[in-house]
Amino acid sequence: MEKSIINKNIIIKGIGGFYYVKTADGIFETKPKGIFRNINIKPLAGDFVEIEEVNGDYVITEIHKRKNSFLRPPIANVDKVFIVISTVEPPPNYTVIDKMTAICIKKGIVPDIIITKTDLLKDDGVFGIYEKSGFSVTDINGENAYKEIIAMMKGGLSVFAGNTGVGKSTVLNRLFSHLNLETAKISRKLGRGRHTTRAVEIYDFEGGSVADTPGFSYIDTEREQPLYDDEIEHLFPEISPHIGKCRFNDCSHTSEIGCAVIEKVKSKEISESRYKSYCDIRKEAEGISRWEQND
Ligand SMILES: Nc1nc2c(ncn2[C@@H]2O[C@H](COP(=O)(O)OP(=O)(O)OP(=O)(O)O)[C@@H](O)[C@H]2O)c(=O)[nH]1
Ligand SMILES: [Mg+2]
Ligand SMILES: [Zn+2]
Repeated sequence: MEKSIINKNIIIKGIGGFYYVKTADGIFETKPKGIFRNINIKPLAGDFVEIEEVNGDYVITEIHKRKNSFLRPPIANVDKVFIVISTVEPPPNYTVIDKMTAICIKKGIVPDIIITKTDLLKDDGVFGIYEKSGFSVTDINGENAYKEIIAMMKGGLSVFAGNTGVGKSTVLNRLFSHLNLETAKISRKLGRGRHTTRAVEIYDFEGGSVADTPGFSYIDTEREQPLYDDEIEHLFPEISPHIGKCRFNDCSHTSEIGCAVIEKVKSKEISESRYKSYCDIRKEAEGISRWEQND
């Protein structure tokens, strides 16, 4: 992380219309200036901002240009993403996970995978799918897992993302015991009909910062975070090396004869589950055109 950034004011949490801004003089509760609402810009955790005092209240007057930003989870200026997947309670939702990996790669971040609850169910399938696809995968119950994760987190803002109940806050509590984040059994969560972690919050540690985020079980790649049909092949690290090797130049890798990608799926070099996600995302993308979006 560049030194200049450490001294900037940063939004560490936004909840109920208030934004908590960490500055050299402490943390301030702020509201955004009305202008941001008019131009449809919502401050995000991770935003570097300018604040001013107006009649005893603090307002955000400027949001600095973002390096990147995410809608799910809502956060800006991210350096690293950990996608947390549990083997059970809840079982992996491959469509959502693979949309998330694609969105991260589109934004220039290859996410790392953390697998939890392997003590409840040791599912080598999940591990194999992501390792084979070119991601770094850590089993949280493996030897040295926490040490390895800490080493990966150094030097920037890391984000823990994933479905509700997978154990994001639990892993962070194990890494940094002073955080004391709220965690809850999934049965309780379902009963209450909401997630345990209710807002993105950024915490500093020696050598970096980390965001705990509320879980999500759905990503809309059609409207909210569009992925266009001609870019999806580039967002799957196991598919992109085969681009240009198919019989047809404009091969969509979904049904064509002589498709190099389909060959690799048949020979099991590309995971069937990832390929299914590729086809599903591609199908969703058929409904959108770049003209409709200003992404
Ligand atoms: N057995 C087992 N339980 C785990 C593991 N990781 C998390 N849990 C449990 O799973 C439940 C959910 O964990 P949380 O940390 O609250 O999950 P979360 O991802 O932060 O959920 P949200 O905040 O709702 O998004 C808790 O009861 C944890 O104790 C694990 O590796 N093994
Ligand atoms: Mg949580
Ligand atoms: Zn093809």
